[in-house]
Amino acid sequence: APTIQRVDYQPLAWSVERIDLHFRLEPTGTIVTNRMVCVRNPAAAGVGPIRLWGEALERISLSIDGVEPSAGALRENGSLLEIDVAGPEQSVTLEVVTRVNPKANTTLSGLYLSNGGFFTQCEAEGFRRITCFPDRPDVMARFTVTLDADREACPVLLSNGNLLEQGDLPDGRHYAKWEDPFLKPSYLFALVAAKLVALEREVETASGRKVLLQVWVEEGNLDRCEHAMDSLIHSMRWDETTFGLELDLDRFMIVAVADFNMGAMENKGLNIFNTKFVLAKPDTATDIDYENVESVVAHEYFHNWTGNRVTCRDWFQLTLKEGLTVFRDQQFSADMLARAAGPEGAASARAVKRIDDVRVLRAAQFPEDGGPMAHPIRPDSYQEINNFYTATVYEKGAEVIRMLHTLLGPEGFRNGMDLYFSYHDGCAVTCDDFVDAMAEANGRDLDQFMHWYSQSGTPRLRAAGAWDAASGSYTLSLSQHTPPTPGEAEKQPLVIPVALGLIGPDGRDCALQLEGEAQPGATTRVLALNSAEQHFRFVGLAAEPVPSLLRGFSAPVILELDEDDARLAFRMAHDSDPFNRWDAAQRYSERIILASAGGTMQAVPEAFVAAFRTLLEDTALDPAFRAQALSMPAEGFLLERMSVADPQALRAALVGLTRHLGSVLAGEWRALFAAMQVPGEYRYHPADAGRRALANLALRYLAAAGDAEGLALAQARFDAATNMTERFGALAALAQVSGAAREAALQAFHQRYLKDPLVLDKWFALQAGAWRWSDAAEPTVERVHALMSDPAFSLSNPNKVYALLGTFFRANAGEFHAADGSGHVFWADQVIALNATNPQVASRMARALENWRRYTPELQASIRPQLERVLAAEGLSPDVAEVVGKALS
Ligand code: B3K
Ligand code: ZN
Repeated sequence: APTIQRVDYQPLAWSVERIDLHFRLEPTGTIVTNRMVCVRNPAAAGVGPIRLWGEALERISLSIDGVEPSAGALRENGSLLEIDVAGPEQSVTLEVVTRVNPKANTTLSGLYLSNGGFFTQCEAEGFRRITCFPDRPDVMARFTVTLDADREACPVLLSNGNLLEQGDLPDGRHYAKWEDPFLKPSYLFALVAAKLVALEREVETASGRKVLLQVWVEEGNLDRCEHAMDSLIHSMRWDETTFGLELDLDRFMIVAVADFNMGAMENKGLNIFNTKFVLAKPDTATDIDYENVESVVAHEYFHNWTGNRVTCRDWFQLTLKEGLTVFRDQQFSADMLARAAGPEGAASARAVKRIDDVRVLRAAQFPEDGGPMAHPIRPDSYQEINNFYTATVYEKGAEVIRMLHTLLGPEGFRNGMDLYFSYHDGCAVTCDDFVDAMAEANGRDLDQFMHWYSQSGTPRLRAAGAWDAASGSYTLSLSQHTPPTPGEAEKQPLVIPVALGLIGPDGRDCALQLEGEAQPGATTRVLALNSAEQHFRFVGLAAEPVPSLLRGFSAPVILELDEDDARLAFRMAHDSDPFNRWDAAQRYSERIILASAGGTMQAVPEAFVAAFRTLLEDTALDPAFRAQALSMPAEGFLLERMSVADPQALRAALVGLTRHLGSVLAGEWRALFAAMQVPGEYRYHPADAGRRALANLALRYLAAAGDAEGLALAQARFDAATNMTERFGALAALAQVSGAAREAALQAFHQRYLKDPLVLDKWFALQAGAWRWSDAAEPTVERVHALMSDPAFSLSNPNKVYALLGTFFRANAGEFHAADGSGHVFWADQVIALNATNPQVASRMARALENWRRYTPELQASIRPQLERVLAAEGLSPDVAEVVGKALS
């Protein structure tokens, strides 16, 4: 596939002012009649042909102002259609009629069927699979849409905006006509025609406008919508109070669909969601599911301003909407957690959320940034845009926005947002436009900051301290360096906000006073490192302090600081910044795991166990925080930290350490489990969720150690559980021990939820993610293979693929990379199979091996032929070709 370059951006000669769509919906032959008013684009001086894109369409007719263009005036090249307009007219009406086959559309991009209903997904380039259109985000048009469908099969007909009219038609059909009052790019178009019911609420916006909120689901799921609705209302309130942004439509709809490539989609006024991020009730959803529903609902809702009202000029600017919206949803979730925790627990609650987000960043984004797909948050080129909905664009993009927030402060950031909307509302803009607004509103020069948008790779922040007892001063030397990434040998110094504190020997933070300052100030402050190396001299100190750097993870970097075990244990016990307290525990564990994986450590040091025990028993710490602090670092992150990635050795080390902590602290874990019981009926509340998380963690440590009492507790809990968090937590523990109890529990769970696809996804994922805790356990690849024949499994349902194959390929390195290479052969088989039906899903699975060059020579030798086999596969999609091609290049 050709490579698209960011620098090649050109406005189109013709854009579209209005589009009137008519759909006669039929499963195998839907007729789409598209009438659009095309106008010359002043930004391009109007010179050039009308350019439209169309894909997988059968064109029935095309006319301009009622006349079919002559053969010479129409050129087709792949999916691009160019039409010359000979005359001087400024505006023409183009009508194009196409036929599409939703039933045959297994890509889930464009118009497709799910359980008999019609659904669409247009971002990034799905609209061209529905009709011919200048399918780029910088073409913003006013849409009217008429749906005509069988009344029985599709009683509900939805599209963006407001319902203008609806009524019956002959032959058992009916219609609905919708109009979206706002200009929008084609990627935000949506329609739904299906048999659904809605949970409805009428609420008032801050300015007193009445709006109708709906959550549409299949009838049997109506009892699982309450939480999504509450989340939507909370999101509305939060955006009103935090950013002064109100819902701009009279109605806002969320629709749940079981077949969906990603999490959800922010179509204007008609968000379409993967059922996974809508449906929740205590018997089927875990606390984490509840949390995810809340944050995805918020994310999509927030896009209404950051993405829809102001959109992206081109797809290279994707992080303009995604990084910003992820940052907004992270802040929202943190605020919600803090509110639930009350003033006492707010800081810890926020830290728990921050830890969650940083875990994802380290486990998914850092490896991406160190591999062949590394790209800046604003990429310079792509072959297939769908491959760039990445952890870098989303999560690192959010970190970049967070750094702006840190550097400018909440007020400065809000002023920048206000200015951004005042300049660009209703427009398709660039990342520069956003940062310019931030700079202007704050009277700041952010030119150097823009390197965060143009450079890839995870920067290393090196820190060293020097204590001078005579003057009572401590000099902190900070330096930065970003390793080269594909296509970027040289890196410029970045602006890195370093939030830091200095901890005195008594464990208390020192008041910070830099040399030259009149008096000591706060105990945490932010230094902005903006050159390769800088020195900061703190004065007025009574004794040598212990630095606590990058508090709250103030920048997406890898901190390199020499700290001995004693110092890590000290910070584990005393760092006033809860994030860094957690991080100290992670660093200490990492050190032990990597030493043991590298064969340089035989036994777990007593001091580590003691520090770990202290956290375990510290009842002053909130349970959710303790659950984080007592969890091992993510395997994906640890692999990245090995000079030669050896998944088997790493797994053995993780198993060894977990088992050791389970057995030497068995009594403590049991006591903790008992102390963490949540009485009464289930409610989703962060405080309860924290207790359940810690109880579940205790069971898993006990099961890892094969502790008979612990296993009995897990069995009892499994049998008596009244909610999914407890039931599944117990099952996860039981599943760690091979044998009859494991199989019986898995069987019982399967039986109980036979008719519940989302719960079965958990069941698949649990088995695909299984570690081998004993040599007697079967290789996971065999179980995964067998589960593909389970009647509930389907390669055409992305959730099933992600649960079973995705978990195995992307979250179970120790088993996936079995020495006999069986996992790699299986991977290639599945990527090739998926490629034929759903390239986006195939590409996601393909990415599991992109970092293969970091593995041991033996593993590389096993992986390479499989990568080559995929690359040579017939009919390889651009999606998979880009991933595998870059991996091999
Ligand atoms: N904007 C969509 C993602 C679309 C992915 C297209 N391959 C969901 C989101 O980020 O909110
Ligand atoms: Zn998004």
